[in-house]
This record gives sequence, C-alpha cells and structure tokens, in this order.
Amino acid sequence: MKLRLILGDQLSFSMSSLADATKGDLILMCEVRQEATYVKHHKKKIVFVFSAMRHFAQSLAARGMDVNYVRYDDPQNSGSLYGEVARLTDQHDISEVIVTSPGEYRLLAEMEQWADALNLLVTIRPDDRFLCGKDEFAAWAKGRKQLRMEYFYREMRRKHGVLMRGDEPIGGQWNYDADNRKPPPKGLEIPDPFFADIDEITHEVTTLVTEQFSDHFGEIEPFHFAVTRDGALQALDKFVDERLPLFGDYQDAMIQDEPWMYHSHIGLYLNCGLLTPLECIARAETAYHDGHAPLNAVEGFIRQILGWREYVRGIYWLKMPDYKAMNVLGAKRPLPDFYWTADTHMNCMRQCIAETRQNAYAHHIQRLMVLGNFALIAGLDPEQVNDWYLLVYADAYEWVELPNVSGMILFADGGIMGSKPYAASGAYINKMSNYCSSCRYKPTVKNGPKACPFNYLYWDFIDRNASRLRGNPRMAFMYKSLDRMAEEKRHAIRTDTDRFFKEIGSDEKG
Ligand code: FAD
Ligand code: DLZ
Ligand code: SF4
Repeated sequence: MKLRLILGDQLSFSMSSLADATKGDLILMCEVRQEATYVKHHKKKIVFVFSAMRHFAQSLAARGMDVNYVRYDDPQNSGSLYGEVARLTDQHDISEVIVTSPGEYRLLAEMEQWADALNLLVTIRPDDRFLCGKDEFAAWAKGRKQLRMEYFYREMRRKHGVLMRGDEPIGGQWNYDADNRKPPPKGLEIPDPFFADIDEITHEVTTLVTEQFSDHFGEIEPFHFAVTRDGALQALDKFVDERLPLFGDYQDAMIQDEPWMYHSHIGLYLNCGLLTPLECIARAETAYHDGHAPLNAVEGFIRQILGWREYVRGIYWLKMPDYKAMNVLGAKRPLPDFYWTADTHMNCMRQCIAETRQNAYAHHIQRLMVLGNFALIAGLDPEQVNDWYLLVYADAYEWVELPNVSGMILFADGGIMGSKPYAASGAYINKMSNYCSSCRYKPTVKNGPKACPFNYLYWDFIDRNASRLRGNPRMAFMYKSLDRMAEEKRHAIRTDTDRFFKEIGSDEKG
C-alpha cells in the first residue's frame, strides 16, 4: 500500500501526490506541533489551517479515500510530520511514501532525509499548482543581469494567453499601474468582506486553539474566513462582483478603520490550495470581457497573481537557502515591542498592527509602505522582521513571505528583487491615506517632537547607508539632496532619530 501525505497548504484534489491514488492507498493528514509552532502563528491562521484541513479530509473520505487524520490533541500524536509518517509505516505494510514538494525549504530539506531514516522509498513530486515551475523560472533567470518582475510577467501573459490579442497585450499596454494610484476620496463606500458561516468543525477548532495556543499572537473572533473550496469560490465571486471594478483605482489607498478596501482577500485560499491561480485569473478576465470591470483593475489584479506571486516563488527557490541569511544593509535593530502591542503614537503603524492582530490580514500597501517601510528605514533586523511577517498573516508561507520581506521591503538581498530600496517619508502615507489626520505627529513637519518619525527616519536611513547605496544610480537624486543639506539639518535628523528610538525603548543602533 502507498502512503500519501497531504500537508496543510496542499488542500486540492489535483495535488500531484494524489494524481494516481487508488482505493487501497492510505492518505495521511496531521495537525502537528512542529508546523503550528515553528513560528508562533497567529491564532486565526491556525484555526483557518486546521479547520480547512479537517474539511478537506472529510471531502477526501466522501470520495471513498482512506484518510488517516491525526488531530492535534490525539494522545498518540508525535508532534511532527516525520513522527506521524514513521508511526504509520510501522503499523502498515507501506511500499512507498508519496508527497508533493512542500512550500518551504526547511521542510523539503527534512523530507529529503526521510528515505534513509525510514529505509523506504520516499517520492517527492513537483508542486504543479503553480503556473511557472522551478526549473522553468531558473531557465528564465539564467544569464539575466537583472531579474525584473515586469519581463517575467510579460512572458507569463504570452505563455498562458492571458489578456492577449495575438502577440499583443489587450489595450496596447502591458501594465496599467500608473492608473492605479488614486488616493482615497472622502466618503468612499467599501463593501463588507466575505463572511462564511461557522460550522461545528470550525467551532471545535476554535476551542482547541483557544486552549492550546493561548500564548500566540492575535484574535480568533470574529472568524469569517472560508474553510472549504465552496466557501473560497463564494469569496472569489463576491470579490469579482463587488470589489474588482475598483480594485485598480484604490489598490494603494488606505483608510482609517477600513482594513479590507477593494482587495480580494483570497491569498490565504490560493496559498493553501482551496483556489487555483488560473481560475482566479480566468474569472477576472471574463469580468473584463463582459464589461463588468475595467482593464486597469483586471490587469492590475491579474499581474499580482500571474506576475508577482509566481515571480516571488521563483526567486525563493532559485536563491534559497542563502537568501534567508542575506542582510546587505547590516540592519540589526530589534523589532520594537509595538509590532505586537500596537502601542505606538504613530497612527498609521497603530492602525496596521491592530488590524493585523484582529484579522491576520493587512492589505499589500499596509504591509509594504507602512509596516515594511518603517522596518526598512528604522534598520530592523531582517530575521526578526521575517519571523513577524511569517507568523502574523493567514496567507504567510516562507516561499512568498521571505522574498517580499527580505527583497521587496528590506533590500536585504542587495537588489535581487528591486533595483533600489522602497524607502519613503511620511508624505507618501499622507497622500495615500487619511491616517495622518488622527495622528499626534504632523506629516508636513520635518524635525522636532511634532515631526512625523517617517520624515527624519527616512533621511537617517539614507545617511546611515551612504557607503552601501550611494553608488546605486537610482539613489543618485537622494544623495545629491543629502549632500546639499546643511550640517545643522543633518544634526537635527540624527538628534530626532536618537530621541525617537530612546522613547520607544530601542536605542541600540540599527
Ligand atoms: P490582493 O491585493 O487582492 O492581490 C491578489 C493576489 O495577488 C493575492 O491574494 C496574492 O496571491 C497575489 N499577490 C499580490 N501581491 C503579491 C506579492 N507581492 N507577492 C506574492 N503574491 C502577491 N502574500 C502572501 O500570499 N503571503 C505572504 O506571506 C505575504 N507577505 C508579504 C509581506 C510583505 C512585506 C509584502 C509587501 C507583501 C506580502 N505579500 C504576501 C503579498 C501581498 O501583500 C499579499 O498577497 C496580499 O496582501 C494578500 O491580500 P489579498 O488576497 O487581498 O491580495
Ligand atoms: C501552517 C500550517 C499549520 C499551522 N499547521 C499545519 C499542520 O499541523 N500540519 C500540516 O501538515 N501543515 C500545517 N501547516 C502548513 C505547513 O506549515 C506547510 O505545509 C509548510 O510550511 C510548507 O509550506
Ligand atoms: Fe504615520 Fe507620520 Fe502620518 Fe503619523 S504623521 S500617521 S506617523 S505618516
């Protein structure tokens, strides 16, 4: 008999590990301490993963499969994936263990040892849920000086025939990002997010997580994520109907107490297998052809999935394991406590952290331009920042989290992903949100106790990293401005920066 292991983010009938499954095979799914605590995941994320796993196991059983499902509180539970595989291979006559390649390097490296440890054939099959295989990405990257997402994305558009008319992009342009930077107008009405019904399984898991993971970050209630494929499809439909038409216009906008904006909130479903990338892309493309959503919205949304999502996964597998240790800016300031408590006078940070704690979600621009931008200009330690992002979001797995954090926000990879650091002062947040009007600081004030910390931290970052970034042609303008700055002003920046870090109890240099 063959043993087929299904992980918590492999919840699709089309998994390569299930491709040739027959009735005599045994399917193993297990809730294990190893996966729930290698970082202390947000409670809501654990409820989501465990409940989705239990529902998927039920639907496999309904198809006549023999599923061995190990619950977290099962007294026999060894606590690790290997331990559970070994337990079953001891009990049954197993000829082969089959698993689809996991999404994280640490687990793949571990699984590669299993055959020797078990003295058994262990087959690790490729994960073909992605639209660009690891080898295909490596072939695209080979010989290129720069691995820019835009060129990768165009190839993916051509390969999959998405938004194409013959060889040309529909509308004549590949990318409509320039139309997608509208600040939020006053009185913008945001539709409610998708609310799934809570069933007995989710209820049980909620009790388990409340009891077993009380020291983990985040709130469980209200829990409204879908935990089945049907639910995830309903969430996708709701997005396409109600949000997609304005997705592009307000993609970068942030509003006080509006965590969901016009984003899709489907990342968690895509990443655990409840939705497939091509079906999300196809729904959006149909909405364009039906005249329901404009091209800037549909192209913008498709670019995130067909472009960014595939591209970051490609980078991850191309550059691991070295990528994880990269820290070219030498940043080493510890993560301030307010990333956990939201207890900060910076209203933008307070909003984004409190919403993250409540929802296990923040939208892209909050992750990038508020939380991420602060981490960059404050010089926070990449390892600690990566751990934080990996545990706080329901859609977080290392293959997607790490390149976004070490590459996109921190420039810790020295420019593998982006040609320059995405640093910005308070003016950007003031333009794209209404956060500043409820803040004790003023975005237009550059120095002194009333100044927005993003303003002086930005210049301190430029100054502090001069030896590493001055040679970057895309930073030339910044260094010209710095060179023209009066010594008095530079002194004020340093004084404000020192005072700020003292005030937040983080005066060790970054
Ligand atoms: P939408 O804004 O509606 O976008 C649609 C989909 O496009 C997303 O669901 C996602 O699948 C994909 N997508 C969009 N941007 C990216 C991107 N940069 N990289 C990969 N896929 C993308 N995404 C994750 O899935 N997991 C993470 O752990 C994660 N960590 C991030 C950390 C940082 C610092 C940053 C800047 C971005 C991160 N992202 C991550 C990317 C992006 O922010 C989320 O995918 C998105 O916010 C999820 O919300 P949504 O489903 O409403 O996305
Ligand atoms: C995220 C997660 C959690 C919280 N728990 C489990 C689990 O108990 N069992 C399991 O098989 N998978 C879980 N996962 C998903 C894994 O962490 C994921 O498969 C790896 O990180 C590889 O992407
Ligand atoms: Fe954030 Fe600065 Fe605006 Fe306050 S003033 S909300 S700290 S950008």
